[in-house]
Amino acid sequence: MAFELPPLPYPKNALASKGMCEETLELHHDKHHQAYVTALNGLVEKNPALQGKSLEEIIQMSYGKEDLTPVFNNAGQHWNHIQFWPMMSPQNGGRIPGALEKKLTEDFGGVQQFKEAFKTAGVGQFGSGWAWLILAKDGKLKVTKTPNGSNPLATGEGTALLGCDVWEHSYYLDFRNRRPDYIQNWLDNLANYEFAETQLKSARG
Ligand code: MN3
Repeated sequence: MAFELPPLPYPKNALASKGMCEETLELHHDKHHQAYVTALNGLVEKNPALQGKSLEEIIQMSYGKEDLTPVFNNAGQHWNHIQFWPMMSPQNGGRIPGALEKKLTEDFGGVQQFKEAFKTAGVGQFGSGWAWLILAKDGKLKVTKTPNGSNPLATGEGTALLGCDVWEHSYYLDFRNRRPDYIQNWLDNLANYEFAETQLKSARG
């Protein structure tokens, strides 16, 4: 079975009033994400060892393997974008529910400290990549960043609760070169903290 582009969980204009315009989502979802899916399917077709494997298995098999770099990049980006769309919310973007707020305060000292750490990670990612809020193996929330198509699943650092795409295609129409403003707005108005809290609860079992 070939991999497929999942539909966006909201209309393409749903985030426009919150700093992510319809054209951004049109290009980002229909063109960029689709391109990763198409490329991945082409690579799997040519490589019997990858056939019948799940996306997660392909990411883990190809991580750090030089001859599988294109497979890793496209599989990683497919996974990252599957995470990314529901990690934003038109209704509840920016609103942090109680259990998550408590955990952020325990592990970062407060919501503002968490946001600063996340912003620093995203701004500090040289070139393309992602900033993440993860539940690390030691049970603590941590902020990390990954280059290009990599992610916390590949690195084994922990469970992704939130991930912000800091590739230029994610923000250039709305924020031009101002990545710090894009990330600040993402944290304040777009991030789906309800989703993050659900991920946290299921990761804790
Ligand atoms: Mn992207």
